[in-house]
Amino acid sequence: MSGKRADRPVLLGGPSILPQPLTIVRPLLPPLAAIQERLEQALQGGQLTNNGPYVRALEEALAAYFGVAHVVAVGNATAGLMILARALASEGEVILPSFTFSASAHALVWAGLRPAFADILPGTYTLDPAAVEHAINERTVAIMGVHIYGHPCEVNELQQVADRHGIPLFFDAAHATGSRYRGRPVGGNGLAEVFSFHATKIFPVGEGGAIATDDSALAEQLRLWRVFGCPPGEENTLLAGINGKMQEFNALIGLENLKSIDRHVAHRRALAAMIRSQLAALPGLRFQTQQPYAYSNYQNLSIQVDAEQFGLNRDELYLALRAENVHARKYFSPPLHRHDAYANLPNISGAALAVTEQIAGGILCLPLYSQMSEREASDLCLVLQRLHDFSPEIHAQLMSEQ
Ligand code: T4K
Repeated sequence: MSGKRADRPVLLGGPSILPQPLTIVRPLLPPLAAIQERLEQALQGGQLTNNGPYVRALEEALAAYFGVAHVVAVGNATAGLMILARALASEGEVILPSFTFSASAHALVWAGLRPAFADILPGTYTLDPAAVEHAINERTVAIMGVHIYGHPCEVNELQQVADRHGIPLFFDAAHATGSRYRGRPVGGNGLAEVFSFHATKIFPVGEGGAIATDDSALAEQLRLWRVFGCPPGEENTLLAGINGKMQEFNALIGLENLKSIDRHVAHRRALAAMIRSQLAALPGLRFQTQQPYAYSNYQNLSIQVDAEQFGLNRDELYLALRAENVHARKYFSPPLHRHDAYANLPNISGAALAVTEQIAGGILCLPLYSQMSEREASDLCLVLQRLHDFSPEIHAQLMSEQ
């Protein structure tokens, strides 16, 4: 036994450093006073959904923010990805990373398309353009990049591949509201980009999302797909659309959030920089590479855990952090090609997704949210330092519990 009791990790009988849990994310929402008047108007007027004034205002405000011609608000990013994929093709394969949230691939399946997983880059964990090139075949109808944790993909390189093969490129930008690629807001890349405004995202409205595009014809199609395929004021439907609408309450929160998003991104980037520098000396923890072209919103702050150097493997560290009141998450492990839902997809081999396998095996996302204080960020670093210092004993303790 080493160290005084007060210095020992919780798993070894010590007290937690943290006065209250550090959750993976925490939505930062506007105070009631900021939206009360408009909320009352909605409640009194009775228009709660169906392309109401707040949804239309949010679409306009987001189009200006993203610097695009059109924004189509949706009930969530999954619905947005579904209708975008369906508008682009009704059969064939879409190339995407396996290292992403399940909804990225599920949306394709619901649109009648087949996910084809390609490997990621070892530094940024985004789609590897060379792997995409390799994966393209006669069935490929589109490429979908994912701006993972808010770090934009290698957009230009992916676009070159897409152009060479004459297929559309679009992005799952669920994580990337407020991120920038080469100085421009994410939103205008590829044919379209799909955002999530879920409660756990940096721009939380509850359930919500949006599709951004400069393509007027596509935007018009998406508006149809979003509302049962029914043009406004008509009873006849032109296509078998879904109900993908956003509600007025959510749009109202979004309108208010938009005023502070850039401030929140800046705060998260400052916290992430602080955490990265405080942990720089700890062996066995590697951070997502931040490319010079990227301005990440730090939707998530991830670490790669090298078991040998840190002294604990990812799963052990996850458990030890839980005991300390730190709610880290294994986003996105297992990768999608290891999910039961995709077990029957042919042509998926671990060897072809070697980087994905390796990254997913060591990944852990740490708590980071817009209202996190510097004190909380420092405490998080102290906890990680302590877990490393006591790693041999923690490892032995966890092995004995198995
Ligand atoms: N593409 C990508 C790459 C995505 O990551 C996602 C969603 C999508 C597409 C689809 O977007 P949406 O269709 O959802 O718009 C979350 C979210 O449900 C999901 O939106 C997100 N990605 C995924 C990565 O994570 P969970 O299961 O991790 O959330 P949960 O309930 O465990 O909550 C996490 C933490 O957040 C907890 O500490 C509590 C806190 N929380 C959560 C909720 C729901 C709150 O404080 N308030 C809340 O209302 O899924």
